[in-house]
Amino acid sequence: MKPIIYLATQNRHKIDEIKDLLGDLFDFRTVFDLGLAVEIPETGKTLTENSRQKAQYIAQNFGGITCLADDSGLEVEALRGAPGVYSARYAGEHKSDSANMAKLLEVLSGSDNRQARFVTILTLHHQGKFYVFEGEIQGHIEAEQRGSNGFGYDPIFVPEGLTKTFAELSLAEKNQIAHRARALQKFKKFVLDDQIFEGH
Ligand code: ITT
Repeated sequence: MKPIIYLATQNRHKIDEIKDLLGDLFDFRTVFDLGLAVEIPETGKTLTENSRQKAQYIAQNFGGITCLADDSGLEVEALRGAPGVYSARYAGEHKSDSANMAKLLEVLSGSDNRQARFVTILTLHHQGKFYVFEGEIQGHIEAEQRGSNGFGYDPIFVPEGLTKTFAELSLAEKNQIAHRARALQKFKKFVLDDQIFEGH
């Protein structure tokens, strides 16, 4: 039987990526299955704090269940790491991907330095303990949007060594190289090596 892990995220794109990569090994369930009706709080100042906060919130509110949280952000070198932890709300509380991208392209217009990286911090809660896994990918911000796959800033992010944006890659292609996938591979290795789930 596959171990049951609840995903402490309300972002369906993240859920799709996680299930695509590790769905064969784990029985991933969601906060939608739990009937969660409010937004999971995110009030930290770092990705690590927010990731932990999300895992802790779901564990505390749902009987200490095993859960995995993801906090991610886009860090732009010329903006000294912004939008970073504020990536989802860069252009305002309404969390609009297109408004966020438009704002970033505007802010960066005329900038020669378009270097950026995506970072993911995963936090696993299991039996009262917390485990953290990080993944990142370097790349640059394009001058305009290309592609329609993925979510967030994918249409303007070109990973190092490629010419396509993340939004021009299939989900499986993105999952071979991206920040979230890298963090998930570390999570997988840890769980398999340390056998923290019985029978695994
Ligand atoms: P949850 O908190 O419910 O998990 P969220 O979308 O609010 O969902 P974050 O707080 O981690 O998630 O926000 C990260 C934002 O960074 C996200 O909304 C996107 O705008 C962007 N982002 C994160 N991962 C990304 C990816 O793989 N591709 C493109 N943009 C991404």
